[in-house]
Amino acid sequence: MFNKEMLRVYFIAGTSDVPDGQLENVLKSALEAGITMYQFREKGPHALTGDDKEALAIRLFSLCKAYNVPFIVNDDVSLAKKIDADGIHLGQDDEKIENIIEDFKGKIIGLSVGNFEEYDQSDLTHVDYIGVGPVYETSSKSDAKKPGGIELIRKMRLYDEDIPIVAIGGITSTNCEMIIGSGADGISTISSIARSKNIPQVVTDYLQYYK
Ligand code: TZP
Ligand code: MG
Repeated sequence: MFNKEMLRVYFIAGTSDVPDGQLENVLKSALEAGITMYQFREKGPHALTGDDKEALAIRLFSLCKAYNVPFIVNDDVSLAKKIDADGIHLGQDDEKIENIIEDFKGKIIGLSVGNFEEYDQSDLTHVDYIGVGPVYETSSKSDAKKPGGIELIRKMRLYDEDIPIVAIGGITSTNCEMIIGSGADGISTISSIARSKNIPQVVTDYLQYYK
């Protein structure tokens, strides 16, 4: 099910990350342009909850299906199960993977790893990829830790030569090349796509680094 090429241009967004009411339009345009994976991360001031959140997730999931792009749910294990999402992404403070693995056999499992201490304390047996960051300053996550810079990616790649790594935090189509060059298999981004006035161009710029 999972292959690391899916990490190349991994778009993350929820209602709060896009201009008012634009999430479906933004996602459609990003899919059209060639994003390789999408994560529904519904947090922040405008986040929907309950039935509204579920209904939105179902609409976004069907958009992704039309483009054959995996739909990953951030954090919300019961939603991911309920709609039979393609996978789940968990943070260090979320549900432990050992508790969910039974329900996510054959699904994609991602885990956030911010530093080597977190890497060491994580059981990566069932983890398909790790999200490493923040690499640079970000305004998309209110409780983001201090950025680790390009060195975080370079050292993480040396620390584990095999695990698929997707970099996160402050990534743009300008710094992407350096990040890939440091050993990441892909980049994940919120604002560079969610707030872009030219989504096709940004996604095309990202994709060119993998040619
Ligand atoms: N985790 C670490 S940084 C971050 C998350 C969810 C936010 C990334 O957003 P942006 O806009 O791509 O910097
Ligand atoms: Mg989380």
